[in-house]
Amino acid sequence: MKKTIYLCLSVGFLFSNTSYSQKDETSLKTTYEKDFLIGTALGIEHIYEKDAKANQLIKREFNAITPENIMKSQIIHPEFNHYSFEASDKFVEFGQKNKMFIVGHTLVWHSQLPAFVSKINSADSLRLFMTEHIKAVAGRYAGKINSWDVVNEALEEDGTLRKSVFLNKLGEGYIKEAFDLAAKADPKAELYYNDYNIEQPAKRKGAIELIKKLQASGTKINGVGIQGHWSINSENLKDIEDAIVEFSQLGIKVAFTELDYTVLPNPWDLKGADVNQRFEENPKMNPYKESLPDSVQNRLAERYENLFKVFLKHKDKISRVTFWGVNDSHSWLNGWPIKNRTNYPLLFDRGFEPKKAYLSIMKLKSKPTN
Ligand code: 9MR
Repeated sequence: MKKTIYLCLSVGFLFSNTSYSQKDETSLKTTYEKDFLIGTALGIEHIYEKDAKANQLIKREFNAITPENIMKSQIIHPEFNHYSFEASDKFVEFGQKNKMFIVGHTLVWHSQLPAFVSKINSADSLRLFMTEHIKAVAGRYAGKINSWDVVNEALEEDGTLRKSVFLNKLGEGYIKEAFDLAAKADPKAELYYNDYNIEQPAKRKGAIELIKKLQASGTKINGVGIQGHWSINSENLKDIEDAIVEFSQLGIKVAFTELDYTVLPNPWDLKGADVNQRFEENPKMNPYKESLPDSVQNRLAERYENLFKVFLKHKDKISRVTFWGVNDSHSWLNGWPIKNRTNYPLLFDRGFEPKKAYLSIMKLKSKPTN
C-alpha cells in the first residue's frame, strides 16, 4: 500500500525520488488554504512536543488546533476554587508560536464534569460554577483563542434538548447564558455550538431551532460545529450536504470539528446480535489487528474523497475541517466503543505516513477546476 501511495504521490504531483515526509512544500493546509482551515486535535503528548515525527507532521499539515481533552472542565477546573492551566497555557503557546488558528474545546458540556459538580444541589450553585468557569477560562485566553465550542452536545437524537444537569437545574436558558458569558469574557472569539449527528434530519432540526432562538434573543453565535464521527459502513452524504446548506442559511459558518471514519464494526451495526454477546472478547470485532486490507483502505479513501468533494462544493460556507486526532494510533476510536482495538480512521498511519485517504483528498485539488 505504502509503495502505491509514494508512486502516486511522486507521479501524480510534485514529488520525485523521495518519501513524502521529507518534503515540506505541499501539505493539507497549503493545498486547501484558499478553501478552509485544516485542523487536528492535539493530545497532551502533542502539546508538549514529545514525539518528533508527530510534531513535524502537525506543523507541516495543519493550520488549526483543538485540545482533545485538556480544556474540559474536569481537567482545567478540578475544584471549585482551583484551575489547572498549565497544559492549556502550553496548548495556546503552541498555537501562537506556529501561527495556528486556536480552538477552545469546550466551555459547557454535560460530560467530563469535575467531581464537585455532582454534589451541587441548587440551581444557584450550578449557575455560579458555569459563570465562574466561563469567566475564568475564556477570560484567561481572551484575544488568544480564535474560536470557542461554547456549548457541546446539548441535544438528544430526536432534536429535543438533552436532559443534562444544566437543563435540569437551569432550564433551557442556560445555553443563552453560556453564549452571553463567553461573548463577554472574550469579545473577539468566534462562538460555536458543537454536536454530533446534527447532520441527521431530526437532530439538525433541533439544532436549527436552538440557533434561531439564540439569534432571536440577540445572542452572538458565529457558527455550528458538526463533529463528524462517522463510519465507512454508512452513507450520509446527502444529510451532510443538506446540513451545510440549511445551517449556512441561518447566516452562520459551518465547521467540521471532529472528523474521523471508523473502519471497524460497532455493536449497534450487528442486527440480531445476541445482547449477551461479549463484544470485548470477540475477535470479529477487531478484524484488522495486524494490518488494514487494501479493500478497506480503498473504501476509507473513497469515503474521504466523496466527503471532500461536498466540502469543496460548499467551501464558501465552511470555515474549518478538523480531524479528531493526528494519526491512527492516537485516535479515541481505538478505545471506543470497545476497548483495545486497532482502528484506522484518520489520514496518517501509525508510522505518521500518509494513507491512501490522504492522497485521495490531495488529488481533488490537483484538478484545474478546483
Ligand atoms: O477524544 C476524546 C477522548 O480522548 C476522551 O476520553 C473523551 C471523553 O472526554 O472525549 C473524546 O472527545 C470527544 C469530544 O470532546 C466531544 N465529542 C465526542 C468526542 C469523542 O468522544
